[in-house]
Amino acid sequence: MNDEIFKLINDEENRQEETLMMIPSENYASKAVREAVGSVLGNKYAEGYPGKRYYQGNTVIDEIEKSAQERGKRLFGFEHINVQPYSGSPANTAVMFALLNPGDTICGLKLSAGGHLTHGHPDITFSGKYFRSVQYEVNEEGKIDYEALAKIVLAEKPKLLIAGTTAYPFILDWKKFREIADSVNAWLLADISHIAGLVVGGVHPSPVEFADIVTSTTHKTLRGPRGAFIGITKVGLTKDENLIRKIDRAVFPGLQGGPHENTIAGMAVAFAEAETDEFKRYAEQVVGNAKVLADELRKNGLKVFGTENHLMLIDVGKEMGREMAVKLEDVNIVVNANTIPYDQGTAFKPSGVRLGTPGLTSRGMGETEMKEIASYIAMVVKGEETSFIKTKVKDLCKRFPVNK
Ligand code: DSN
Repeated sequence: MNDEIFKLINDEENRQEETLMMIPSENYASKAVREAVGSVLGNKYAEGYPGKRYYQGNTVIDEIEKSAQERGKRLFGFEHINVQPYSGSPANTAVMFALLNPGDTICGLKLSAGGHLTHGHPDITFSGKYFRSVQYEVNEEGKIDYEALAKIVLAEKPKLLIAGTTAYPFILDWKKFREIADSVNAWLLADISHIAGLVVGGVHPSPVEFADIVTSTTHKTLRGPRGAFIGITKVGLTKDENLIRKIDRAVFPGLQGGPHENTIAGMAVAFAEAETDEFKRYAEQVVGNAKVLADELRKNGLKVFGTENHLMLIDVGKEMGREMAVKLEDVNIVVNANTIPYDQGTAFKPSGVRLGTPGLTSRGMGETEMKEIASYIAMVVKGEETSFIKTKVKDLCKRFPVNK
């Protein structure tokens, strides 16, 4: 009966093995992380927090969750961490539930400029519907216009300023965000989902000195399980000594029931992996590879936004993003269609593709491979002869097997 599902899992494993995973929010978790996630811990209910559970039988689970908390706090330098959010959107929602009332003003980066749905995307999202959302933009170069943001914040007086991105290829200036938040006494939330691995690897500045609260998923550059955490900083605790209680109560019982302790164990494993020198070298290589890739794409005549981090956007022509993403998938290069700054298309028909290097770097690829891959991408985008590329990509993938 289940043969069909396991056959499909096997098919997906082969697809991942034979394609270049260049969606910058994806990565390959280690075998140890996957073993923890697939373990018997998934059988257990543990509503509550270590030492205060609503179910019996949680002595081992308590040790696991405490270990994940200790490792996470040490890795990022938090005063407190909640490791129970099911993923990034619930983590951001919990922060809003903890700190705001319906109708309060929030301010985040527009989705079309590289923000996230949960950062106040109007009308159709919880964050855009239950709060008064004012949003900031990027300039023509694709960089956040901090002066314009400061003006918006002064005029609109948000209670929460969100500094976080999903398609932004530049370094974030946490100090500026802090100054702008302070101009109206707003909370500053740093959503580092995309860059968490770069932050702990030392190749992107950490927001911990500046933000009150830090949210992040754990499966992107951090290479952990699909989950998320909320970190509370010294700055946040100084602002409100009850912040830990507010956040913890917003996660449970405010929004969630039983925590996924199997995922939390996977997080603990990933936090330990991310503390190693090997991970630091990985993060450096992710950024180094992205720079080479972007430079080579430009040398091949493409218009590229970025990069100072792990990702970049390519302008592939008005409304051509989706078509180009499909064409690239046809030659086993997997990216996603995305808006570019000042896109002339729409969210459904964007003019760009978003791509990055976390997955390729996890496979051990380096600058030589980035040059080869850039030449293939450019050929596809420019509509040149591409029939030979799929075989070349498969050969490349064979030389760099996915870490099992
Ligand atoms: N959907 C994620 C991404 O691809 O960036 C963000 O949640």
